[in-house]
Amino acid sequence: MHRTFETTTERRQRTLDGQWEFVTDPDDEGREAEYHEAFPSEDADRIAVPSSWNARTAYADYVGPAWYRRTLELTESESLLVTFHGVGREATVYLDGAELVSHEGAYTPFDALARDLAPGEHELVVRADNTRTETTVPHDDVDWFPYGGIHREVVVETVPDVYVRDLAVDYELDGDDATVEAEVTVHNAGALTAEPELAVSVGDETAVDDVEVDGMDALTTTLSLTLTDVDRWTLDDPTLYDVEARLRGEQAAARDGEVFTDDRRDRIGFREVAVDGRDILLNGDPVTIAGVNRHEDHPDWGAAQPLGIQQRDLEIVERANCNAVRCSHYPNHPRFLDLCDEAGVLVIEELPLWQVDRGTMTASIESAQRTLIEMLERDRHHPSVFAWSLSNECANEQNSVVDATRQLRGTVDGLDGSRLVTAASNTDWEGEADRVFEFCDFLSVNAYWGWYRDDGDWADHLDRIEDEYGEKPIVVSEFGAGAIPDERTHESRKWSESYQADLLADCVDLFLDRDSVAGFTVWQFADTLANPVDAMSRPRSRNNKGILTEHRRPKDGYRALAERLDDRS
Ligand code: ADA
Repeated sequence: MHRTFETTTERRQRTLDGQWEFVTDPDDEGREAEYHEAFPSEDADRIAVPSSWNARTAYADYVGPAWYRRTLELTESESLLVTFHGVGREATVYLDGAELVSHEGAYTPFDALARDLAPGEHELVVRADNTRTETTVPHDDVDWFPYGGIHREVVVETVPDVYVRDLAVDYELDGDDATVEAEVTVHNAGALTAEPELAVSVGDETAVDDVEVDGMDALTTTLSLTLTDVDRWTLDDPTLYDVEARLRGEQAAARDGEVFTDDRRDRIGFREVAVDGRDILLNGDPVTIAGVNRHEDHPDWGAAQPLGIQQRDLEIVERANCNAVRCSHYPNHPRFLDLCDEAGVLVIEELPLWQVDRGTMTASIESAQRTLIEMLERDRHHPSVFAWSLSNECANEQNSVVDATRQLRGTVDGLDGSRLVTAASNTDWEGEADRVFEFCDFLSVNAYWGWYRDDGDWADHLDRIEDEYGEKPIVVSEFGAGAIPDERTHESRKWSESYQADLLADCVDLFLDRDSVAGFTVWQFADTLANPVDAMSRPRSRNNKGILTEHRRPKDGYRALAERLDDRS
């Protein structure tokens, strides 16, 4: 399943995991040939869903459109809510030959309701396309591989005509007491007005209301609850509370007037994050962020990682004495965030606006806004996510980038006031300041002193930022060095594990000794497949700055980081 817990008890819920028929479409003929009505099954391969097609040797380098097909058998008439949790990168879904929904963006979910499907066999066809261009989000020149395919779960839920469409829980803490506001959207897909009872539970408390929803309409209502003596979500004791919105009502007479029920469940954790001077506070106390940057990438799985890999990765993070992950550079699988909630690991989640400059920022802002909203709505309940990162290394000196960031910050403020906002900058502060930091609660700073540049160092870099922007906490969001696995040298030369280990240990000491630095995230967790356009500057076609190999074998840098953090704790 796509989460670590059940998101409904009332709906019949299935994943469409398994083998789908699959054809690539390098000449982009499928639409004209109407594959959605006449799928070329006779030429089709079989592929796993979820998976990245590039993780299969036969499709390792394939970039372009590809088509998927499978059938679904219903024994009785049902209305189905079909959710795709992630398709790389663009998708159009057809049900029984007609377009059901389309979506852009590889890392956020989309859904559609297919109402009153007749008993019998139904056909789902999906056109997925992993082509990236100058203006897509992410664009074609980013430093990670353009994995294609239905790489996250497809979940099908049987829903009644009147069902819980959305649940957004917010809270205010006053000492150990919490005032909770639950905003619930009820959709009535039927023709007649419905008057169900709506109950919202948080932990052991429940609030109930009668709602009236016109036919073919939706209603959003807010229920309030008060909880006393709540256990806060902390890194040592990450307490989670179940939340549930439940509907109960009578079907319209045309549907026999029988009682229907529906529910939607999630989890929250009570915690407060804030900044105070140069500190990041969790529940009022300063917290030092010690983490890694992690891509969703694995040689055997591509971007589609099974639960076991996600669990193991998090275990490896924690065994390095780290308490944080920067989900570089895009919304991660929601189940990975569940695991972080459960483990008490902090998360910075990022919008995939990576090294965007003037022209392209203007063209990309609409998709960026859409993805940002989808990310905020999907992940608003994860206590582990303490910060949204709006971008990475964009041209922050340019007006269009500054304007776009102002808009993105406005969007966050409109939807979520419970987290910090940041953006990662690679401004070198030699001459100009970073104009995007104005919109940030803390400063995420990327630099590669001792790797790409040897004409300066971290101490001077941080001095310059403190001079210009001393009042906000700094998180060093990227630093590191490439290390070819098993390359060990007496002289600690670049590309060796020894060099990487020394650099990381020195940097960690320097950061931990500095009052202005609230934490760091090492670049990067494991070696990742590079964008093919960068192959010549990336030995083994990989970004080798991982402290683990791509198969998660620890390099010397991993041990150096773990030991240094242990010594300093
Ligand atoms: C940048 C970028 C990362 C990665 C890194 C590197 O800072 O944000 O995605 O590309 O450089 O390895 O060079």
